[in-house]
Amino acid sequence: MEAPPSASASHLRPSSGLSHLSYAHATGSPRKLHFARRKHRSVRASFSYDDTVTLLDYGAGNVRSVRNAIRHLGFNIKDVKKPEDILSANRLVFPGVGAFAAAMQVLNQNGMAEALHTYIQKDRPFLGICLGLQLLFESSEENGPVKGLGVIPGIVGRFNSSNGLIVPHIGWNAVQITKESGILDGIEGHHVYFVHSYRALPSDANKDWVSSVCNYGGSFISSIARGNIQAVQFHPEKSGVVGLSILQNFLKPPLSSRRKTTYGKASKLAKRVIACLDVRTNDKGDLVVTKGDQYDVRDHTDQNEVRNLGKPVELASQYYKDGADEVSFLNITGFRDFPLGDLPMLQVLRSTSENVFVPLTVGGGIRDFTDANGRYYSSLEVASEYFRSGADKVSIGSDAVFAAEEYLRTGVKTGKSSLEQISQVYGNQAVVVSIDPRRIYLVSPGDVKFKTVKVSTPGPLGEEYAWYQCTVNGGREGRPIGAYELAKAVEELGAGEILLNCIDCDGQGQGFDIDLIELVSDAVTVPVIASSGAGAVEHFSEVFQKTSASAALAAGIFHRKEVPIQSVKEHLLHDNIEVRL
Ligand code: 1PR
Repeated sequence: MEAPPSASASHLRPSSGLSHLSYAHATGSPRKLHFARRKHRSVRASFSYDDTVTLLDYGAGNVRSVRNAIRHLGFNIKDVKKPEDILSANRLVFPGVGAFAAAMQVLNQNGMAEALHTYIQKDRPFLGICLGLQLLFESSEENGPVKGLGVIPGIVGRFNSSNGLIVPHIGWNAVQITKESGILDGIEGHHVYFVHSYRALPSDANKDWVSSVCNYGGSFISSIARGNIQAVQFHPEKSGVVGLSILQNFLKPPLSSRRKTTYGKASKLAKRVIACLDVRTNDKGDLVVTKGDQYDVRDHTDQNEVRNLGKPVELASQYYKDGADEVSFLNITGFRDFPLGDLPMLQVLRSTSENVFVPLTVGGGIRDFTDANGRYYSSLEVASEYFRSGADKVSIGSDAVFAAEEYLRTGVKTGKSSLEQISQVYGNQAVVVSIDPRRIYLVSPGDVKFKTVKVSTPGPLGEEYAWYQCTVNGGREGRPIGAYELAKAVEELGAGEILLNCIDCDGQGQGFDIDLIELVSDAVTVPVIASSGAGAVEHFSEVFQKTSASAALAAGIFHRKEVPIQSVKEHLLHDNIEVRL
């Protein structure tokens, strides 16, 4: 395994390379920037830098996170409404979202493509993000070939998953800086957040443009820079303190640079540590973070109250500051209440996304729904509201089980399930399927038609085998489908990631169910998030050493402050497992 960028504990603190942006500020503390004195060295041509940033949001998806990050850094946003707004911009941020073809179609139709060309040719300050980088190339293979803006030589192609590479490339990876670009000053060795299935490759023809590359199944372009034109494949708005410093470097370039960029070594994709907040309304009507034992969230006292472990927004902010790579909210009563009627939950999401700059996932209740007045809401509308409120990914539980059962029964993809519709519109990287399986022991593997495992620890009657039965409605109802079959089916239907819980292990603190995680993570090529049962730092190392899980999620140990997130990361680092620090 390749050594992480640095194995020293001092790297648990923010690097001095980020000192021009105070750590306190970037982690969400008071909105005051502290700039360190730097020796003067102009890095780019001078333009007037007022506090207004022009944002090109062509309406194909959610750019709320980019807006939040820009505002958090103290800037105002002017939206592009017509091509002239591009031409008159002082600096332009272009956070491409959605699919390549759809984006090019909109840009061509409304004259924005031409205006972008002119703006870029004049070398005006430009920052493209994710698809905003890809669109600069000649063409893309995404639903294509489709012609791009043609500014940079090269074709955008899909990561090759035929050799087992997990696609999408989701998570934190470090970039290798190949030339000075100004905005990447000081980030070498730090991880930034990627989420994409397509990428551009470095070549002789585009080498003048490439400012950094990243390693995932080979080298791909992670950023470009030429004059005042910058673009990044990763998401600075979701890359924590490091990402905010990159945005800040673009929005207000430092007048001087304290040290020369060093050219960092590429690393491998970091294993993610995710903090999960199970949220529901308690008996007093307050929205609280709760935590169950094997999905039972009530205290077994006379009052039989829902366990209250804190306030969702406060806890999420705390976990962000503590170094969580992602935060997940699961609205655990969403299956019976209509989530769009749950306005406090949407407000939680909005408030959290203003100060938490790592990916946010929200799940619970994503399905078609007809309210008491007969008004019909599609699952796509529910998901869209979650995205608009600040979610980067949505997680589907019960409804994905029904969709998978139907698909396995008929062999037909109808395109009508919530999973298919949401991934079609927002991309599969934005859709997580949350699986809630229960272990059922068997004497013989032939006892059921589902995929079984030989268990590491025999069952209560000495059974040596088990299958994992999927459940719906928060574990209340078992369904005739196994976790293995479900995972494979939902991958085909468009899931970009699998959140793999285990009812038996939930809240037990005895470690993850390695048998289950191995079974599922070997069955699919999308990332698997191992969940349920973490009780000690060693459990995180175990799950990454014994399975190909991409991330590990925990709840109880973080809520009860038994194990800090930083201790988990330090332990993983000590065991030579790549992590973001
Ligand atoms: O079915 O689409 O409405 O989604 C409901 C979502 O709510 C699903 O993702 C489901 O997992 C979740 N959910 C429903 N009921 C409960 C419950 O606990 N009663 N929570 C529930 C599931 C499991 C994990 C938990 C880990 C880690 N919680 O997310 O956070 O097990 O816990 P630990 O580290 O303390 O062991 P739909």
